Amino acid sequence: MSRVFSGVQPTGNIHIGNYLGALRQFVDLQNDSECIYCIVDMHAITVPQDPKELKKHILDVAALYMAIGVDPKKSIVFVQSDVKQHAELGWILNCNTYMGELSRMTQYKQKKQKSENPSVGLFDYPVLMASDILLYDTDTVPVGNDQKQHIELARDIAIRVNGKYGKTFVVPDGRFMKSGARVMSLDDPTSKMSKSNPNEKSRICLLDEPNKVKKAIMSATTDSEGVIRYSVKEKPGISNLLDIYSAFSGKSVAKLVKEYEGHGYGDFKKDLVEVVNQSLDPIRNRYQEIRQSQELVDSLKEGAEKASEIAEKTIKRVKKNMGLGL
Ligand code: ATP
Ligand code: LTN
Repeated sequence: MSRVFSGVQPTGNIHIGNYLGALRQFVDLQNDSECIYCIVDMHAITVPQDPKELKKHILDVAALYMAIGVDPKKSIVFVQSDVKQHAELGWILNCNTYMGELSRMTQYKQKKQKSENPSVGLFDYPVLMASDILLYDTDTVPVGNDQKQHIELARDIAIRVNGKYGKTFVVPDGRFMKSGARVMSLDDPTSKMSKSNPNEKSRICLLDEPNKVKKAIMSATTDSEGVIRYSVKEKPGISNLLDIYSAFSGKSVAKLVKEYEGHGYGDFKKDLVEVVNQSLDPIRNRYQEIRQSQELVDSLKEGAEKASEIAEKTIKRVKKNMGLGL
């Protein structure tokens, strides 16, 4: 059976970009793969975090995983820092990664600009991500498009280590959605929807109240042409909304364009509000109950034990191949 691994940072509200680009795939993959899903708290601390908030967000994201349909009986779900082998392999991979490679990472370049005094961890972020993936002999990594470069680096590191020390790692592949792989901001459709945008109306979070969803969609930036057609270059706003509509409804963009021929943006947006709220309803309903349950904490502990077992086997193999330890 093929092995799937992915992670989400416990930083604030998960939005529909995270959902359509990554999380949604987690659920489908559970039935025919061995899936491991992680809450990557050590990635979160590459930028400053408030300890109380971080602790809360770890459980928030875990509960969201389960509310969208990740089943801890089928998949391993755990918190990254509970499995110490991630940091251990991280160091070993650091010694097999070049400064030049990390300097070229676009996410680092962008995040560095936002930070007054960027940490070494921010620079090293992609190596820790490669450790997450390679630690579990992962075949497939379901993520949003923005992670392509990081996946490519994980592959390069795996190939490099295998070349130097003999077959040590499985070389992973990214898995990207056809629709929803890159959801753009509602206020500025030329930049990706992001947790860190200060304008709340730029995103729709999975737990937003129906009315908030409505307000965000109705005020989304479009253009003055008033015709519903798809062109990311000429009409990024309406094209983004078409992508979101298509991802949630399963209808193709071409079909939607036909359906809305002769209609204005207002009609289209109103229907989109319905479609999004209908999809988010079951998630919102399940979330609260799961978030309060002891079962949530228990399944994370169990997940960490299972993950550690797999991780330890990999570490032993890596150390043996590299001549580390006694
Ligand atoms: P942000 O930039 O919003 O702060 P992030 O990329 O740091 O978020 P993570 O929680 O680490 O957020 O990402 C979880 C998953 O969501 C990743 O697989 C990422 O590729 C995906 N993702 C994030 N933003 C988008 C987006 N706008 N469209 C599609 N997928 C996205
Ligand atoms: N960098 C990822 C989060 C992440 C991840 C991983 C995703 C950390 N480790 C391992 C897949 C596999 C992001 O989405 N921002």
